[in-house]
Amino acid sequence: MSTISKILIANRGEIALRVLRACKELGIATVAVHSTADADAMHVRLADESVCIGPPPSRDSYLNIHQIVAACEITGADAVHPGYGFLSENAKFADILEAHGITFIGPTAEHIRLMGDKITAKQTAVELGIPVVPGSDGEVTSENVLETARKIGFPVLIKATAGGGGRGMKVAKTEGELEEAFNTARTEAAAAFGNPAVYMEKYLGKPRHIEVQVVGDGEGNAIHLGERDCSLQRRHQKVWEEANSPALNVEQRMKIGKICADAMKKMKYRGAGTIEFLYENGEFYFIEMNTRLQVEHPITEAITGIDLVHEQIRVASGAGLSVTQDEITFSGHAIECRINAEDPRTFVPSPGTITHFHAPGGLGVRVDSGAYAGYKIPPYYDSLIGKLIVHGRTRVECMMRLRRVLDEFVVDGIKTTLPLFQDLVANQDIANGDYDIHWLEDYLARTSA
Ligand code: MV4
Repeated sequence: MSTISKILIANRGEIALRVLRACKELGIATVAVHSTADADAMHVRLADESVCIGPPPSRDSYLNIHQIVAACEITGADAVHPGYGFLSENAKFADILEAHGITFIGPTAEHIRLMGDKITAKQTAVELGIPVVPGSDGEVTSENVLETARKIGFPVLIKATAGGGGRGMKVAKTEGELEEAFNTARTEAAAAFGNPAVYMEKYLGKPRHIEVQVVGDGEGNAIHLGERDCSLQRRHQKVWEEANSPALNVEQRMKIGKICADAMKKMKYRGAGTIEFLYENGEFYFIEMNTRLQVEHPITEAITGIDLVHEQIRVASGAGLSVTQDEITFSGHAIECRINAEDPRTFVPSPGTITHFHAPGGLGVRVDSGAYAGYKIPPYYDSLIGKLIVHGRTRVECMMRLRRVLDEFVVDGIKTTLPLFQDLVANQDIANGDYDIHWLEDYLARTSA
């Protein structure tokens, strides 16, 4: 047990605020860090203390490990919560904090590294009994690429070992397309990640993206909190997420959940994590594991009533999980809409000053946002300005509520993705839960003027 009495939040925006709220509820003091562009941000105002860590570019501020460690030393913070993005999956950061006697609120550096390499992640999944996409046994080289593809069967997908988020990914539908796909994937992987290594999988044509939330205590206890369906995305940016997945029944949920929780017990995983699957024709195929809290975690919180940041802080301090698997129940349905400062059709960023801001309220409504009237969105960071999370007893009730809530939400002065959600909530495929990972891009192409 290492008591945590002051947490430095190494992030910005809505997630910094989200973590801060959990700290306050647990009676833990908070330190905000910020770039010069974020001096007026809500997370800075609401924290007990704040430290300016550098100029606007992320690499000079939110990604600057030495500045963040210095901010811990100055303020006496005994732990760091990294949020998502930035340093949240940086093993070196976790190592450096440990060397300074500061608790990293997350998994061990070893587990971050293991899952950061997509080949070792997949091999680990196999060893832990998690079903994976059929594919190459490790790295694919120019020597074995053809033989491997023939064995797997076309179409195949070539992926970067150091990848994630879809970069350095190439499909080969036939043998004729293989050489070019292999070479392009390697070139892109080298450019994007500094590592040209690639591996190969059977290409799944119309899957859903379903991910399972897990939390482990690092001592062999772990729980799952069901799944989220994140199929509605554009260019690998999630747009709308729901829990539970409209595609699963209770038996399927508990079966894949147990597989994931058992795997986390075996590896003695510590912290919150997400095990990502593609789901097609009733089968789950592991693709990656994220070793951080995710943007869309609130929909899981809505249907389970469990605060995931509380659990992260508990397990980081050695206090253990607050619940056992048997105590977890899934109640109703939740949908999250990501409110981005972007054009709702082209997704071109729209930074600037918010002139009017009114967040909706009422039963089953949660808004996680640091935005306010007069707030100037800086152009340096991602365009997520808030998340709308709606909960209902059934999916139909949740959708009805979402329709009502979207009508109340006012964000003026900039473009936002709110109008897109007005369209989606009225769409018949969405109402039926009938969509896959390509649906949104197809819809946008189909409905473009
Ligand atoms: C796949 C796939 C089809 N087959 N793997 C994209 C990002 C990375 N996390 C995994 N991705 C995919 N892997 C096989 N074997 C299709 C995708 C994919 C995708 C996955 C999840 C959500 C959105 C996606 C959009 C395009 C492609």
